[in-house]
Amino acid sequence: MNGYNAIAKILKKENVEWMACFPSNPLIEAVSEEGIRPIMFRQERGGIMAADGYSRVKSGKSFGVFACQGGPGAENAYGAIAQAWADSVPLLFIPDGVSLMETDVKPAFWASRNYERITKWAESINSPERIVPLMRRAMHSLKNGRPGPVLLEMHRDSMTQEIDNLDTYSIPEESKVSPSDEDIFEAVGQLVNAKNPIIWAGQGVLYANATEELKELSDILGLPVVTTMPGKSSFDERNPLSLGSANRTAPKSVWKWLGISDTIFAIGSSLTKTNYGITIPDGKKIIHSTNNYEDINKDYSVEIGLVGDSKIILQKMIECVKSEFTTDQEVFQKSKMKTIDQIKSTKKEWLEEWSTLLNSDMNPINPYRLINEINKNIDHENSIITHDAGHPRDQIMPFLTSTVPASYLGWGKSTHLGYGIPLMIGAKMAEPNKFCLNFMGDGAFGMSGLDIETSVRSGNPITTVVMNNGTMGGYPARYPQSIEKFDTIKMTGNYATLAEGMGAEGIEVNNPEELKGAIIKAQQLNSEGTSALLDVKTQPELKMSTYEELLQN
Ligand SMILES: Cc1ncc(C[n+]2csc(CCOP(=O)(O)OP(=O)(O)O)c2C)c(N)n1
Ligand SMILES: [Mg+2]
Repeated sequence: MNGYNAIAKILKKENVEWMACFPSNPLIEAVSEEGIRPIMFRQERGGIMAADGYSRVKSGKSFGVFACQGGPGAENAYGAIAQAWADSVPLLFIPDGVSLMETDVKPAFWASRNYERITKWAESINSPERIVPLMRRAMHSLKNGRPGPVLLEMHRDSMTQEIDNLDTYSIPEESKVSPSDEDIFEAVGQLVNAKNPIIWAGQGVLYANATEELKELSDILGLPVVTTMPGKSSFDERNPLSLGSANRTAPKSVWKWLGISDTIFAIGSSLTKTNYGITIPDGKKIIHSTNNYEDINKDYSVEIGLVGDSKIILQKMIECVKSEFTTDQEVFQKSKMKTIDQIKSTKKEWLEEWSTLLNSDMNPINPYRLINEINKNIDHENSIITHDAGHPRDQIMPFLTSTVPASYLGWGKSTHLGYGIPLMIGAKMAEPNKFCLNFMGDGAFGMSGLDIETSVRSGNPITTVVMNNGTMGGYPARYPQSIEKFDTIKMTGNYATLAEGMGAEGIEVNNPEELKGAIIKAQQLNSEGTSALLDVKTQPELKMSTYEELLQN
């Protein structure tokens, strides 16, 4: 058995069922021998984005794997690994590598060195006996602590030699960490005694499978919940205590409660300040729980840090509330109802303000009407929705109601245009019976559109909604001269026809009245095994759901 066979057998032991790839790596043949299905993407970045989507939907319980060639393959993968790193997604990246004699000879691309700053762990297989211990360390890293991409570079000279220590491989398990009872008691005490506390829930809640516990803690303390963009779907947005999700756009309720709250309990969040989120205003008490100690006191000074697994921490907090704190139920229920009423009326006022755009009959179609039709015409609990970078993200995030865990994949601490199509192919691999839809612009289509063919060929029918506004909507104001003289950011294309050429069904939508039928048809087509693309003629829309002024309350 050579090194490739050994790695394939370890992946099999780790229950890996499929591997994204492009185009050449001896591991592709070796995993096939083990019954692991390779899926070839149209380029490296697509394969990694799909591995990422799979890991997200599986909440890290299984993880995506991607293999490619060295040199240009490993080089072209950079953007997608950078995205997975920014969003803390666990996946295994396993590129081929140049000969060990040449790793340090310029201009050879030494992947494990070049990826050091954007992977959690990156090593080279530099001798055949080290394959087993390196795979053990790679798997340990994937399963423990703050998630992130892990890279193992396979130098051919080690990989082609005989391996005789495979039986020494044992599967690394997740070790869960939990804070002391004293710290839990102090955190709960501060929440109980705060005047206006809220919860800030991140994707750690999804990875820890802790959505039920989050709901219970919110319920027994009457705490409103805001989710982060990657944490969207960790708290059902139909819950009366849901404020919504915080991208840099958000429902008015998010802005209002971030303004009026005095204490914020962040759970399963790195609390990273980002362009694609809302910065917590000064003067709040912050209780911060995350599985990575390095994130505590990183961007904010915190009152109490609770390092550990979100599920265990929430369970301990629930037990602590019940056993250590007595409340006058009548007083508590009254104040909880008051909070719920306030949230309800803020949301009502917000939706009224937006109703003209959400129900607009404008032609070309207004993006908010399109979003509203998607929101009204999908089966939320059996769908997985994602956005793409730019205005599509900023416009859909506040208005798409997420329900069950992973019904929405919010991504973007970095924001790689085109992520949505392959992300949904990976999501479909993880949940074949769910309707998987990505919402993107015509600019984004250019980055990954050809992977619609991958969805068709691999039997993963997904729906792509393209807002075809003929431009990159956020940019015109920056280029008045350039546009006037050279029409610089104009883009044209019939994406429905392109989709047809790849074996999907393309549907052109030119009028708002056609939207409902097209969205229903796409679901039908996907359930019959056909990928769909809605090419929707939209107009650029600059109004965003931002209420910065409310943060100052
Ligand atoms: C790889 C990469 N390059 C550049 C960007 C910057 N960027 C963000 S949005 C955007 C344009 C989006 O245009 P389009 O997809 O047509 O959406 P629209 O705003 O027109 O609705 C660009 C270039 C990015 N996110 N990713
Ligand atoms: Mg556009």
